[in-house]
Formats: sequence, structure tokens, C-alpha cells
Amino acid sequence: RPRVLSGIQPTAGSFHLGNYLGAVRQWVALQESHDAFYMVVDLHAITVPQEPADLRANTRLATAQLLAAGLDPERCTLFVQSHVPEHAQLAWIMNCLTGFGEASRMTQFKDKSARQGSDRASVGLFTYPILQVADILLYQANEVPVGEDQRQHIELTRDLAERFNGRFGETFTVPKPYILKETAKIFDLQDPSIKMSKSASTPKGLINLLDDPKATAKKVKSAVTDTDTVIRYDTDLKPGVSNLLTIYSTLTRTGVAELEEKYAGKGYGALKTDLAEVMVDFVTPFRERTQQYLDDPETLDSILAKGAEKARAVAGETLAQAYDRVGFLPAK
Ligand code: AQP
Repeated sequence: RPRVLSGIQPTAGSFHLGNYLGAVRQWVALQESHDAFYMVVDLHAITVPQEPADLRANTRLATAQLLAAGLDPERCTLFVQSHVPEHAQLAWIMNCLTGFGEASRMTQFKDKSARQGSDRASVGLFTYPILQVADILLYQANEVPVGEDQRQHIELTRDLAERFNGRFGETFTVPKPYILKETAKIFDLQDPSIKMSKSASTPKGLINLLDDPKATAKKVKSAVTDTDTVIRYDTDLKPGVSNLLTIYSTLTRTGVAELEEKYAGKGYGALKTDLAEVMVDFVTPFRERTQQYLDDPETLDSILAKGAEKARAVAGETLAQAYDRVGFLPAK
């Protein structure tokens, strides 16, 4: 079975709809066909300041949400990044193979550091993509299911895998991004020109899966559309409506063309009212399942312990090989 690896940050508490549709939903599907490794990336989370107690709670909360979304620890390896020290160890080697200019070209860093102010942005935030390279290469992943915003980081991963292999001999699998076109980028409900994001979206533009379903329904109903009335998928002329159609289509597994037909001659109000209901039907059981997992932290921790053990077996082997290739003297 080909292998997949991906991760999600335990930062904001609740996952948002972009995280779910862009990434987590694919993770659930891929555990059936792939040897799947999924992790809660707490090392990435501390690239921006975190309150220690919140980070710990949010790591369990992220795990509970992944299980609620449908990850099955019998079908995939689910773990916490800091439980596998090999990530930080391989990242150091990768840091030393990356050019400063090359790292400086990462657009996500440019955006995030511009928002924070360059004096407040940490060196960790700068090297975050290189830790991500290590995350992926440690598992010899063939594919990496992520949203469009991560494409550049997967390109960097490919470049560094090839660089390492070229310099030290065949060691790492060169991975491919796994990005579904339809859900590659879910947009902000208030500003459909930007991606839905926990740091850049306003509260009204962002759907958090764990929010009160009534508030979520309200956000859908007040989503920004356009002054026209026709319900048609057209990302250039109708970005707001197209975003709603994408969300509706993926949550109900209905084709966009079918939805266009269903809403022919109807107004935006009808589409929003129905989508609000679809959303409530989705988030309500999701919240309940998340709470059930949270109520049993021992089970959560034991799932993560087993996951870390499985992950370390693979990561340890790759790291040992990489250490050998670069010429580190083995510890006797
Ligand atoms: N709007 C989105 N559309 C599609 N996919 C998205 N992802 C995030 N936003 C969208 C994908 O979710 C996965 C987990 O991402 P993360 O843990 O890196 O979360 P994030 O990037 O911190 O989430 P945000 O909201 O995008 O955070 P900020 O605002 O800090 O940048 C990834 O696969 C990501 O592609």
C-alpha cells in the first residue's frame, strides 16, 4: 500500500471548515486505501506563542476531533509529533541542506510574519517548512494530503529529498502533493477572495466546527455573495456563491451541476437556508462525538501512545539511515 502522511496544528481549539474539507476529510478516505500516518503537530504550534496548559488541552482536543471526523486508529497511525523526537532530529539535518534564500521564498512565512511584524516572528516560524520536510520524509510518504496553501512546502520537500539523495545516496522517497481540486481552497464567507483561515479570517467569515450550530447557521445565512441572483458556479465572477456551492456539494456528496439545476430560478436565500441546514446536520453530531472522546482522556492517551510507538518504529529506521549517510559516528 502506498503511504500517506499529514498533520494538523492543535492551535485554535476547534478545526475550521477549511481544515476539514481541505484536508481531514481526505485523510479519512485515504486510511482505507493507504498506509496512513496522521499527526497532531504540536512542534509546529509553538512557532507562535502558546499557553502551555492550552497547548496540552488543544492537543487532546485535536485528537478527539480527528477521531470524531472518522479516523480509526485500527486503520491509520495517529500520533502527536512531539512524541516522536526523530522529527526534530531530522529537521536539523534538513535545515543544514536548505539555502537561506530558498527558505526566505516561502510565501506562508512572508504572509504570517508580515501580519505579526518581523521582530515578533520567531526563527521557528521561519524554519517551519523545513520541519515539515522532515515530518514527511521520515515516513517515506508517497503522497501528502493537504490544502492548496501547503503546495509550496511540498515542493520544498521534493527539492530537499532529491538534494539529499543526490548528495548522500538514495535515502528518501520523493513525495507528491495530494490536493483535491474542488476543496483545495475553501474561502472566507465574508471575503471570498481570501482562504478561510484561523488567523486571517474575521469571526463571521470563519466556520469553526465546534461552535454553536445556531451561530454557524447564521454565518452561512449572512455569507457574502454578489448583486446578481443566478446560482451558478463561476469562481471569477461569483466567488462567494461558488464557495457555498463547493461546501454544499462536498458535504452532501452532490455534484455542483446537480445543485445548479436544483436552484435554477431560486434566489440566494433558498441556497443559504438549505446549506445552513446541511451544515447544522454535519456539525451537530461532530460536536457530540468530539465531546464523547474528550470525556475519556485515558482512551485518547492510549490511542496516542500506540500511535507514537508505531510511528517511532518507522521514523527511527529512516533517521538511523540518514544519520549514517551524512557521516555521523554511531554511538556505541
Ligand atoms: N481554507 C482552507 N481550504 C482548504 N484547506 C485548508 N487548510 C487550512 N485552511 C484551508 C488545510 O488544513 C490543513 C491543516 O492546516 P494547519 O494545521 O496548518 O492549519 P493552519 O494552516 O494553521 O490553518 P489556517 O487556518 O490556515 O491557519 P493560519 O491562518 O495560521 O494559516 C492543511 O492541510 C491546510 O492546507
